[in-house]
Amino acid sequence: MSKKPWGEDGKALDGVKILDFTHVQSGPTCTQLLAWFGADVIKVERPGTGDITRGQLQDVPGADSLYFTMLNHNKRSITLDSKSKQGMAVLERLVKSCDVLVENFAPGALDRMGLTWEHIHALNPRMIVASVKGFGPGPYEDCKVYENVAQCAGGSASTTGFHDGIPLVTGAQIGDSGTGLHLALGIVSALYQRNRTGRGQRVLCAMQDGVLNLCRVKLRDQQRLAHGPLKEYTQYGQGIPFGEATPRAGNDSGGGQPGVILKCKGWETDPNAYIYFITQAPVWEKICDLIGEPEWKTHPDFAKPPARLPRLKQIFERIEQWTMTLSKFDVMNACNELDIPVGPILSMKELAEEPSLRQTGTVVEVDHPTRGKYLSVGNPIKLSDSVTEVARSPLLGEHTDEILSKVLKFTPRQIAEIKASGATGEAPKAPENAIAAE
Ligand code: CAO
Repeated sequence: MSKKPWGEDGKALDGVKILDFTHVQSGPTCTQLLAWFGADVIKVERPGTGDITRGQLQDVPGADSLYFTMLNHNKRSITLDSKSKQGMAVLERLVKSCDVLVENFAPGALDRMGLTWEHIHALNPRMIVASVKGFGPGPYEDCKVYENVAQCAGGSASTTGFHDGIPLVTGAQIGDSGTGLHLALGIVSALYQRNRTGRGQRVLCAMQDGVLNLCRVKLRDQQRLAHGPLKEYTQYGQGIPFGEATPRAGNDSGGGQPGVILKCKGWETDPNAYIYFITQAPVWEKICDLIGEPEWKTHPDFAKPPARLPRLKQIFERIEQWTMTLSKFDVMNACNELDIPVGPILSMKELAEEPSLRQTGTVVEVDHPTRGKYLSVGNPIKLSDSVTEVARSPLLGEHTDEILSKVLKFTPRQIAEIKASGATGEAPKAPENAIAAE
């Protein structure tokens, strides 16, 4: 066992080398997490443009966008044209020297490049090939997919929104970032299995599957419907009949403890002056005292949870009369003192300014050579012996030379030839020559 102090014996994934062939959000979320755990993540980007997000939603002209910088910390960038002969030769060298290839191209793109699983496995039998795709095998496997497509296909949209309104997508990027998280778990599991088997394997996370996994409780409700109405849904108390599928539940709590979003003082002008209020059964009596309805503690219509279910609308309207007299933070303080679970609706501004999140590294300030200082979300997963240090994202091709020479051990002459071929994009396209043998 290490004798070094906690947090000073390297990082969890030290020594793991990742060929990061990801772009946009889902794949980069995954490789950023692996980098934060200490993996050496080498991001391969198309010369000239790189990851398309570098130039999307740009707020500072000429600088990498926040979309890119906030998803690509702690990585190195090499530019390579995978469709050139020399570019592919360099890629194959990367395949041989890395542990994991992560990609989220459209279905078939990696095969079209020539990097089939069979070829990769022959080059490096220990390599793990991890992919995000929109759908798993089946009728939609060839489809390109973005975040909101996945939210719709995975059951989130049909269950989000109000029962009398249209389906809604959610702000949480459960399709992209959610699937990236799933993929990261698949990769570390495959690395662990490789310790025993000595061989790599394929890891596939379909965004539809990832979203459905996060909507597990809604498939639970689908099956409960066969045995009667979903009594914790507000529509039950309102006498609105249930249809064949799990309905949209508005802001109803997904659990067995009824909850809704209530107005707080200032709601007329502040769009976030609201609080999520849960009438958790064990604290019901304290809620009654707090809102000034002590007789509800013993009244047959309110004392027990089943009696309350058809009256939730009335109950929450009464609680709201009380929450509207206080700010969301005052409601939270008053409730927390009594162990009543509530959630103030925090704006992005409030989260960005929250000192405790800065202290834990969940919100970090990062400096960047072309855009200056910006805020990012740091590693939300805290390991006590593997401390995350958030480093800025790489500029396009910033580490091309370093990777060619130090990681891939090409000689100066070979590097000159690779560059002269235009494979790294730093020279005009010239007739391609084979890379000279070392
Ligand atoms: N050098 C040369 N060519 C490169 C390259 C490089 N370094 N990197 C990528 N390319 C090529 C690919 O080979 C592919 O070419 P072909 O289509 O000719 O084979 C091409 O770039 C485009 O790849 P793509 O189809 O993946 O990109 P797209 O912008 O058209 O589609 C997306 C984007 C996200 C819809 C698609 O990649 C996809 O469905 N991915 C899987 C699901 C996913 O991750 N979605 C979430 C994205 S985050 O919102």
